[in-house]
Amino acid sequence: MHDLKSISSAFAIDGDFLAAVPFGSGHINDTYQVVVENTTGPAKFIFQRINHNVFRNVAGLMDNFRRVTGHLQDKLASLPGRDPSRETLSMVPTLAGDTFHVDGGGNHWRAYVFVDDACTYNEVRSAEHAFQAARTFAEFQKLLMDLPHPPLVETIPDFHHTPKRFAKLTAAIQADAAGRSAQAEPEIGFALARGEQTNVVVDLLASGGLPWRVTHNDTKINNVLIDNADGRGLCVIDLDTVMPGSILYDFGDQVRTTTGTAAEDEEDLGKVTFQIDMFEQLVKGYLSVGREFLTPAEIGLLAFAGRLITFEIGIRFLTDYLEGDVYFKVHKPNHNLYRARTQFEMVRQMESQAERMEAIVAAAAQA
Ligand code: ADP
Ligand code: GN1
Ligand code: MG
Repeated sequence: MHDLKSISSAFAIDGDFLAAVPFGSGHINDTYQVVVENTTGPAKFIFQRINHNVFRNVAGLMDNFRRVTGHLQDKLASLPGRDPSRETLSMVPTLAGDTFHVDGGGNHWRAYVFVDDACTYNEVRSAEHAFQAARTFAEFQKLLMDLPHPPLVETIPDFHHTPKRFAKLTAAIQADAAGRSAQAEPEIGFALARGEQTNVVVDLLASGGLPWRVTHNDTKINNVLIDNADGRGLCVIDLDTVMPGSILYDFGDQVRTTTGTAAEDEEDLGKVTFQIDMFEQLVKGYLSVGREFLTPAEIGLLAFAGRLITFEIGIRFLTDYLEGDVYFKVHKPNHNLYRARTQFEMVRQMESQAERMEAIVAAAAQA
């Protein structure tokens, strides 16, 4: 574990360091909760080591973070009944006034205030949870629609460019760098049979058929804090990938992480069931705010986006498996293969329920 006491001393935080514990279950960064004791009692913070192999432009990323949270704070402060101190992240600057600190080992660190009396959950707990998560992401997008120019920095270029993700998979299959392709034959076959659908969203973005917006791009169910007091969606977190994108990326990743009965890396596919009622809640929660600003083309592709993004993350896991686990953190042998399989099982089930999904979206859009 890193020396969080020494790292926290670089930030503008009053009080004596008490403790640090690892937090969360992310695949890329390292997250810690840090507690200090100051004159009013204990105060909690989140510290994160930003994976700078994945995020090559940490200064650009943190500038995005500053602009996005600053904008959200200003907007929330202007709205009656809203609480900017809990409904968006509050960054803690370094003593030098910077947005991040580089330690002696070359690690990049940032800090923000811990939002108390709220939790994230790795799996959906109820229909209301699904509705609230989706409503909160839609609200996040709505509040960012008037983020002043220039556009945000692309923190990972082509992050949701599904055809490029697909091309990377075919290259990984050919190279077979880790000698694993024989073990992944069914998954490779499943993926290769679905190449033609990968360009729908990028083509429409390029032709103007879909608008570019400020999107989150990593809308896992555990990236929205739920208020302990009333179960309402409170605060969107994990802002590393906030950048220009399509809302279909955001809605699609909510479908991927909220509608299944099993964890992302479940080994027993018998436990993986796509729940159409959770999909319906997501659609309703998302459109409760989104119908104010979404275009008909965006609404018309919501059901497709669930399949597309679940497939896209599936091929990313499969690519990483074939390349020898170089990107996502893994905690057991074949971890990325299990993850890919689960995603593909979800895609398979969504394909077989495509018509019902379309009907749910159409009905909610009319309501
Ligand atoms: P990652 O998923 O990359 O590890 P996150 O930014 O999502 O990083 O943070 C990990 C976990 O830490 C979250 O799921 C959430 O439980 C908790 N967390 C993050 N930021 C806050 C915050 N400001 N207040 C309370 N909890 C937080
Ligand atoms: C990663 O960092 P984390 O765990 O929130 C990944 C997402 C994937 C997700 C799959 C920067 O998210 O794109 O959807 O894993 N983030 C990055 O669980 O690649
Ligand atoms: Mg997260």
